[in-house]
Amino acid sequence: MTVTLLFFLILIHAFGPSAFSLSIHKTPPLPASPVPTAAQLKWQRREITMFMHFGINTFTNSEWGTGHESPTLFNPPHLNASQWFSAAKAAGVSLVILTAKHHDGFCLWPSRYTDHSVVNSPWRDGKGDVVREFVDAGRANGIDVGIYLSPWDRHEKTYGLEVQYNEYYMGQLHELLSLYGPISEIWFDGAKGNNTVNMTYHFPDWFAMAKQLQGSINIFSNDGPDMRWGGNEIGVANETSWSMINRTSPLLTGPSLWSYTSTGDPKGTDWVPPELDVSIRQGWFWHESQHPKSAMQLLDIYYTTVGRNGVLLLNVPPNSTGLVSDTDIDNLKKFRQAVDKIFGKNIASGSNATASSERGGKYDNFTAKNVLDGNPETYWTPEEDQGTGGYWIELQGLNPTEKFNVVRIEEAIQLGQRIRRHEVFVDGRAVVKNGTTVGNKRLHRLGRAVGARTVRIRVLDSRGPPLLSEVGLHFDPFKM
Ligand code: FUL
Ligand code: CA
Repeated sequence: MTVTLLFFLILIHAFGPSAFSLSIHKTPPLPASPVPTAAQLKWQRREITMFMHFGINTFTNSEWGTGHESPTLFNPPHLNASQWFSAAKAAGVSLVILTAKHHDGFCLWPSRYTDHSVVNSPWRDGKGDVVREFVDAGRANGIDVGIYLSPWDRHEKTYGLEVQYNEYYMGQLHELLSLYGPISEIWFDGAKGNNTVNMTYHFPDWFAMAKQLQGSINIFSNDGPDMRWGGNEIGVANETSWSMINRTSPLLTGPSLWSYTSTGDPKGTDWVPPELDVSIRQGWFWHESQHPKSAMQLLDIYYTTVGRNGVLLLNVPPNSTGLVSDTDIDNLKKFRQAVDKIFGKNIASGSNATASSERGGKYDNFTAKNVLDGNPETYWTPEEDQGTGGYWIELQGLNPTEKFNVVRIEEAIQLGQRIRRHEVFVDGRAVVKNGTTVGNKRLHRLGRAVGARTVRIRVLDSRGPPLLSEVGLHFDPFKM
């Protein structure tokens, strides 16, 4: 044997044949369009965001102000926006949206285009600016901010005059999106009362202005462009929940609208994922007589929003002293602790992941074990031409004494949302039958805790080969 040959044999022994064959890797698959923008992807991965309804209504025990309230009513003695962000931190939230103007038209900032604002309130002697204090405190706490600017305005005299009111509205939009630094989300509400005043909103112009002034902003309205309404305000996304809709679909008008937007559309041409807005209290604004939902109620909402490919927009209204109530903060903390306890431990993490096939083979970049590395960028995907038998991934060598009652599945949505139907098997027994979409995150609660040696996820139908970025098995001790 020559010395050179011996040298090669030693090398092959040390690194395996893959060390040589893998100098060229299998490429990632093509996307299943449409795909999210960078800003949408960041937003979907936030999971929980926070709403803060605050304004004249906070002082009048009202939900929809008439617009005839005196600005002198606005006088929160202890307003401290930093404290608001401690509520956000308690819930593990990275984005908070403030109602800069609600339907009553009162502006929380000194808008140049009206006198119906903080300028005519006693708060900070009329020199205050809630929006400024809010964005500054958010930035100081490392939390992103968003703005709600109600289109419906019950105070403004020009409301109902198409040109004048759109000018007014866009003047205010320009102030909010140009004077306060980076704004991550703008919320265009759909309410218009009983429509006694006919008013045409120039949505395309508003969207264009928002993108021009804030390049990476996400725009919410009932049907997009960046995120859509999830269809209810109780925190329950549809079980079948696509990130896509077709923004030119005829189903977006008329009575079928809410069913179309709550399900989404596997053939949708636009990436517009669902946002689920729900209040921690009965109302959106603070009322002395109302109480916050318990941590366990919030946990249920987490499962039915985040666990169904939605983003939760949880409203936590500051009270009339200008602070978020301690009761609300306590419940948010307990809620966050529960989520962290359940999902902080993945029973599958030490197991062996295997699959029907692995794109590029088991030494390449798309292997089954990518679903256990905690990284949303890495994923398992099968060979495209793997033949019959269907796609599946299986976790083997699990410890049967470690019980779980939640199965977590995540798609690599950066390359599109694909899975139409899936099932979950525990030691060969189906525990999830007729599962539909997965998306950014799908959480299945099993009803009872089980132990197993193997867990298999079968993908029965998908838009092209499935891409799974993460799988988890978790124990929820709270809901047995
Ligand atoms: C609705 C509004 O009418 C409510 O007052 C609240 O702001 C909610 C988030 O949106 O359309
Ligand atoms: Ca991964």
